[in-house]
Amino acid sequence: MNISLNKSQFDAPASDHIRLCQLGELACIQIQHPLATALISLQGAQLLHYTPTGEQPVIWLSEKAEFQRGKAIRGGIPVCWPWFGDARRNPDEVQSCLGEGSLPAHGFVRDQLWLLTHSSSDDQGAHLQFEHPSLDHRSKAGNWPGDARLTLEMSIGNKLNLQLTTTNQSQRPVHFTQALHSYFAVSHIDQVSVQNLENAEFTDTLNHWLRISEPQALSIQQETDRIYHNTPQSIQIHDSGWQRRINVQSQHGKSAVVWNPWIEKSKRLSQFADDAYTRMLCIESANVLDDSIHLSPGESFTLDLTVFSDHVRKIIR
Ligand code: TA6
Repeated sequence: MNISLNKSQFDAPASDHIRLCQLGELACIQIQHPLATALISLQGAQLLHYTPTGEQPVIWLSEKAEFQRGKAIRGGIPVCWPWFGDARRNPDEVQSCLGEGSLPAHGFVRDQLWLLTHSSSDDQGAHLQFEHPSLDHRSKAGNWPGDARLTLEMSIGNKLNLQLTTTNQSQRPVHFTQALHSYFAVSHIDQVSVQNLENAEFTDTLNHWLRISEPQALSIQQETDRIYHNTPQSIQIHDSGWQRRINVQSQHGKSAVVWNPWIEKSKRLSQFADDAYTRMLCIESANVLDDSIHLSPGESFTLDLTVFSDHVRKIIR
């Protein structure tokens, strides 16, 4: 299925494994590679689907997702930038960079059109680069007075790798928070535990933002919305239903957000079926709160994410 995009949106030629397509109002890139299939929306440079060949889907997209211009899409890997969550709950130095415009949850780039500036494929997978074209213009609109270059590189094969790079192109320091807000697909939330966050300190946003830690592996038995600090480079989702482990690795994301809306919040969420909480779990690789990023003029920072799944015969929960 092809779509004609105007030249400015798609500067890179399609290849055998990379095609343009349309989903609702949105132009998307479809990846059909021997190692994996994927779907990415040019709006938000948002990966929507990712399934390694022969595996269950690794990334979850809401069955009720809507594909409308300017509207955030529920699921996949939304890019949260230049602030995470509620702008007014960010560190003071991040808030000092905010403009006068509206301050939507998770920043303003996930519902804006990005440019695909590179696409290629080889026997390892498909490789894409996206750039947010209007940061300078957008900042003039008052949302964010910084002048930065924002790119997202994706490699899609038997592993998924994302590299979100911010370059401060202004003459002043810039402070921001960010997250790759990954929604992972699970067999059933009751079959899942999160490993490697034992004893890690976290801020519980549902318990007065208290900072606590727990000695045991995390299983989800209620609404969960935690910001972990100083996280290890590798976190695992153990899924005994699908007898697999999803490895979520980030070298420079020193925060990790674990979120499941559970029963009551699911009923209030947009683009979200009442029972969808049983099929998904967010583990978001991030730089938030104490881990906010400060860039001097000309400096760059890359938030990286590598995801892959492996079979686990017997999972001890
Ligand atoms: O990921 C944690 C979180 O901040 C939750 O509090 C919840 O709001 C979630 O993000 C989804 O946010 P969204 O704006 O995409 O509905």
